[in-house]
Amino acid sequence: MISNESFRLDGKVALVTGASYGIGFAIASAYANMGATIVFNDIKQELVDKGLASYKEAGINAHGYVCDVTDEAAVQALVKKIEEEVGTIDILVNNAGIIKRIPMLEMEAKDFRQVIDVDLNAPFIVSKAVIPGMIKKGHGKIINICSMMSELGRETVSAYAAAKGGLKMLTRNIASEYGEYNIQCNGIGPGYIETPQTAPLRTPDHPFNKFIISKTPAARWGKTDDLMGPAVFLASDASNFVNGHILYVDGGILAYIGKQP
Ligand code: NAP
Ligand code: GCO
Repeated sequence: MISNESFRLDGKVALVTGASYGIGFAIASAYANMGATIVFNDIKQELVDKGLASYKEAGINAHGYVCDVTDEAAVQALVKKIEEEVGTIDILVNNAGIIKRIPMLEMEAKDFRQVIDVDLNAPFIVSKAVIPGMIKKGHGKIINICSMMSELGRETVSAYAAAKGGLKMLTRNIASEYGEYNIQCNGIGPGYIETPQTAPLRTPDHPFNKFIISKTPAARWGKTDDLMGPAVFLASDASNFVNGHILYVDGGILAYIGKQP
């Protein structure tokens, strides 16, 4: 029977990658508020320290580790260290990501590869390291942070769209391959959210600002708080029969042709 308890995360260990700030920080903070123990990583010690201070300011005693999610050996060592120091991971959010906004014909192959490495290869690497512990425990939740670009393209984001489209299918494949172990793997597809990643698009004179508001029924940029409820739902027992689903939290963008000029 459904109750408030169905949405609680007490006793659960949640690893959120790249969560010193931005969407990852918001999701981890929501999980902490629902009772989870928070573990996060970032690529530089100074960012981990910044993140730890931000979590502490929010009253959250998080565990922070330096780890590049594209480095499989480092990720395997990180997961082992987390299991020794904190506990087996119950919830994994593959949040770490980058974007390079370059017209495809001007984009070098190394830049394309770097985006694919962080945004698609890394979720594979981290999920592969975490799933064995979830199988042993008899349950697990994996949430991949997808994008509007899992469904749509636009100029200058060819690598990012290819990665996020691939992440949608990796999500479905993990759901297919490990559902029998009571592991649910779903995605969250945020719309356009106010974070450092989109800051270049939100300068007052940037045409994209007005454009995206005209494409969003909610007529506003999203805030990281808008993602907290959906992220808690997908991490909780309330979603134990939801698997392979991409939950778009986009204010209605994907449903809307856009406001007539
Ligand atoms: P963000 O502000 O740029 O934060 C990304 C985080 O990932 C940073 O902490 C970054 O650390 C970390 N990171 C990058 N590469 C890493 C690596 N190799 N190893 C470990 N950590 C790494 O981005 P955001 O806007 O919060 O986005 C978070 C996720 O949501 C991304 O996957 C993004 O694609 C996705 N998303 C964002 C939006 C949006 O509108 N903002 C919408 C849809 C989806 P550094 O600072 O050291 O690089
Ligand atoms: C862009 C933006 C988007 C957002 C997000 C939308 O340049 O189009 O950065 O890609 O980051 O992924 O869902």
